Order: sequence, then structure tokens, then C-alpha cells
Amino acid sequence: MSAPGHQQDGSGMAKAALPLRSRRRIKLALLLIAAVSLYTVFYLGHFPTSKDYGQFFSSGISKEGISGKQRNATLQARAEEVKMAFRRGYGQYLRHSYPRDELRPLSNESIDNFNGWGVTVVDSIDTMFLMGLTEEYEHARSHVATTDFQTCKGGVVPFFETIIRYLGGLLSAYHLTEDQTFLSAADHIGRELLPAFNTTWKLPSFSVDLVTRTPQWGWSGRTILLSEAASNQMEYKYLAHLTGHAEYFQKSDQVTRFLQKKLGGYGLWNTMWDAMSGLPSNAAWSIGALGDSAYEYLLKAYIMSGRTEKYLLEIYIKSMRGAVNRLVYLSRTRQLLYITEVVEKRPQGTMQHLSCFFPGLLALGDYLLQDSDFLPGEREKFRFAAEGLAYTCWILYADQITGLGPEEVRFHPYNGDDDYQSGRWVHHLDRWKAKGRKGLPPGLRKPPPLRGKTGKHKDYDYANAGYLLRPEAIETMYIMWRTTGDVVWRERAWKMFEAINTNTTVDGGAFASRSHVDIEEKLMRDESPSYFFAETLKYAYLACLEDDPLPLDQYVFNTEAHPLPIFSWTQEQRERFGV
Ligand code: DMJ
Repeated sequence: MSAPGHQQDGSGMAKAALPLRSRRRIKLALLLIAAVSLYTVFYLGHFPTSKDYGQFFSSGISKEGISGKQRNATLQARAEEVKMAFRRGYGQYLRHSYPRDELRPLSNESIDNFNGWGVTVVDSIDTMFLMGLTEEYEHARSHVATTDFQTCKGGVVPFFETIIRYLGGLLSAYHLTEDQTFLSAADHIGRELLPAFNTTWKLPSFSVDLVTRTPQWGWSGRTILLSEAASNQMEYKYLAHLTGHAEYFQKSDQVTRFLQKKLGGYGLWNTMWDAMSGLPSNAAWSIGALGDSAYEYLLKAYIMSGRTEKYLLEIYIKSMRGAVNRLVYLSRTRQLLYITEVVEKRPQGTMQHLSCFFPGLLALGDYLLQDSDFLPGEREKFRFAAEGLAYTCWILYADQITGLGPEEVRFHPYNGDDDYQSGRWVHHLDRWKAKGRKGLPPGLRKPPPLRGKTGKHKDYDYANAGYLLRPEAIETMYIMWRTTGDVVWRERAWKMFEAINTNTTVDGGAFASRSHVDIEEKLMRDESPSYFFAETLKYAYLACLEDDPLPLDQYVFNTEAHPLPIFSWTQEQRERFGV
């Protein structure tokens, strides 16, 4: 009941009864509530609607706010911009370095770091084909037709890099164009690399001597590096399907059969193995360097060959369980979710750019697999991890002055000092569930970017502040968009491309790695890796296309972003290969 003589407003509040100070306080509180709601909508809650997002990031894209026609025009303009970037950078390579492997963009010199067979050309064929760059494509085709993929300086070629860049590139070029030139070259390279498997445990060696046809070893001595040994199934199995050569299937398959037996109780593999004893030679688990594509190929090879090798699915799920439970942590103040290397059971607190493929892999698994492939509750956990980690990969770009993502950061330990363990995400998630799932799950709160702030605020320091033109983050933005349908990921991919285009272009128009992502000064490195054309620009381009030319239920990308089609073994192949 109100005091007599006091007017009431619509809400029943007696205006006159409130002194000025109280009214100000109420106004302030309302403002605060409005601000908090906005913050929640944009950062903490589920993604903003496309409309909110369009306004907030002034991207000009908004499914609801702009007519389909305008949206198409914007996307087409973006695709054109990516294409121009490709032409410019690749043109510089052709001008200064062709037919050598890669351009040194600052000195305009060249380097033959991958056999001297023109890796930039072969790695880029499918990208130029998808972009409709006829002139560049015709030139690349004649390059393949006239290159001697048998001879190289020193006679020794690295196994893994030759597989993912050359073999992968040629196979996807063959699939897209049906030009026999590419398949013949792929078959030749595939055959020449087979001696790598002639080791005690049939695990491929670091490199192969093409003259003596013997396995050779690299910087790590007689050590098998996990990712390098286990990332050839997609290429060899597709080649086996195309050529009918059982050896391609069997040699590659026996690597994962070996690794299947060695999978530790936690679902993870050590990253280094002694080639003689067949035992681990370190105590490190990693989803970044030395580990990454070994895990990636489990799912992708399983899907690519028509889901026939069920054991791959089994290891994939076990290893994802291991990675999510053992390698994922929360940072101290911003509660960012990150995935780190664990050495002798001790989390290192670091996160590499290379690891940013991982949320995309989880999202792809979620998109392609069935409920029955996961343990109860596991699918949701993997989804949360994908979303939280993908957001961190985005934040690591959005936080920087250049808008580029650093090669490696070290997050601040959850509990101060060296206490990384207490930030183990799975424990926080379990507690959140036990307490009735109030609010957002830990690691999914999505704090805003902190551009221009110090490490203290950002909650991490740089372990390596360079941006090496790598694809993993934009790849994950792309996969998140295609698998969730949420355009916010596509917009993030576009922001990443814009930052790359602006901040890694050097005089003359080539692209170069950058030494520091968070300083204005353009300190560049004299390198322009082929994967930039094969992967980074391909994902940037695909993210601009409404009509997907490579639907994820029909294609899988190898670890160098070469799309390979999902196929079925013939009955005859099944019997002869022992599928
Ligand atoms: C690429 O060559 C491949 O993606 C590989 O699996 C890891 N690193 C580079 C790009 O960063």
C-alpha cells in the first residue's frame, strides 16, 4: 500500500516517494542490468543471432537483416578478395621462385626444402582449381606432366611431408579433374616411398633414399615421430582404391594396427618411438607438434573409406576421450579453455597454433558419427570442448594488435605458481554438472577480446609470438561453421583472413610469416610456406561460399587440406586387401 498523496507509476513505484539519489541509483542499476544483458548476449550466452552479430561486428552480414541477394553479393566479393590474394601471392612465387619449392618473400630468393619438385605448385593445384584460376591451373598441370618425381638433390626425400603435400595434392587434383597425369604422378610417388616401411616394426622412417630404396633417418635419429608415421592412411588407402595395389593399403594399415596395440590406458600415444625396440622414447602426449595428424587421420580415414575399418573409430573415440580428459585445461582469470602438451603427466600450460585443428576435428566427429558411437554423456562433453577450444583459437587472434594468432602461448596456471593441474577442465565440468548445471559450462563463457592489453590481463604470455601463415585456426572456424550452421564462425574466419591479408603482405605482394603478432612494427620472416596456398587460403575461400562444393559428408580433407572423396571399397578390393 502506498502512502497517501503519492502518485504511482505504471509499475506501482511511487516516484515522488523516492529521493533523487535513490532514483539515480535505480537508473544506474538498470543501466548495469542492460550492460550485463548485452554482455551475456554477445559473449557469455549462446551465440548472438546473425542479426546481432552483423551489427556488433559491423560485418555487413546478417541473415535476417539483409536480403539474400545482398548477402550473396557480399560473400561473392569476399571470395573474390581471397582469390585475388591467392593470385598475388602465388604470382610472386611464380615470378621469383618457380620451379623451386618455396619463395623467400623478403629477399625474393628460393628454397628447395621439399625435394625441389615445386612443392608450392603441387600443393596449390586443388585450391586454384576450386577458385577457377584456369591459367594457373594449366601451368601447374604441365608442371606435373614434365617434372621428374624421381630425382632430387641428395636423393633423400622426407616421408611425411612428401605424402601430405605431394601425394595428397596430386590425389585431390586427380579426383577434381579426372586428369590421368595427376594419378600417374601420385602412383609413382606412392611407390617410391614404400621403402620407408622397411623397418623393424614396419613403421615408416623419417625419409627415403630414392636411389638405394632404403629407409633413412632425420634430425631425431632412429626415432619414429608419431604424427609423421601415422598420417598416411588417407593418401595410401585412396591410392590403393584407385590403382588396386594392395600393398598401399596393407603397409599403411599395419602402422595403425601396431599403434592400436600400443594405445595407453589414457587413450593417448607418446609422441616419440624407438624404431628398433618399438617402445616409446619419451613421455610426452601432444595434440600439437609431433602428435596432431595421427589423431586426425583416425576419424578421417575411417570416414573416407566408407566406415569399413571399425577399429579406427574405436581408437578415435578412445583417443578423443584421452585428449579431452587429460590435455584440456582452464586458464586462471579469463577461464579460457586450452589444450596443452603433457610431459610425464605434468601439463605444460602451453597451447600451440598447431593444436587449433583439434576443435574442428571434434566438431567433425560430432557431425559425422552416431550417438551410439559415444559413451553416454560423452558427445555433449566433446561438443563443449570443441566450442570452448574453438573460441580460444579465435580469441588468440582477436586479442592481438595485428589480429593474427601467435604460434604458441603459455597460459597462466589456474591456481597461481605452477599449479596447472587444478585447472583440469574435466573436473570443473563434473563439478558444474554435480551442482545442477547452473549457468554456462566452465570454459564456455567466452570473455571478450583484449586487444592492446598486457599478458596479465590476457591470461597468457607468448612462448612464440610469430604467425607462420598457418591454417589450423581458420580451418576450425570453417569446420565449426559448416557443422553447426552458426554464421558467427564464418565471420570469424573472415576476420582472420582480413588480418592475414593486411598484415602478412610484403612489398611486391607476396605473403610472409610475421615475427610478432602483437606489435605494430612489421617484423617479417623470409618464408612463405606452401601450406599457406594449400590450406590457409583454401579454407578462407571455402568459408565465403554459400554453396559448398565439398560437403563434409562427401569429402574429407587430408592434413594439408587436400579434399579426398568418401568412397566404398569394391568387393574384390575388400577380399584382396583384407579390409
Ligand atoms: C601443415 O603442413 C599440415 O597441416 C601439418 O599437418 C601440420 N602443419 C602444417 C601447417 O601448419
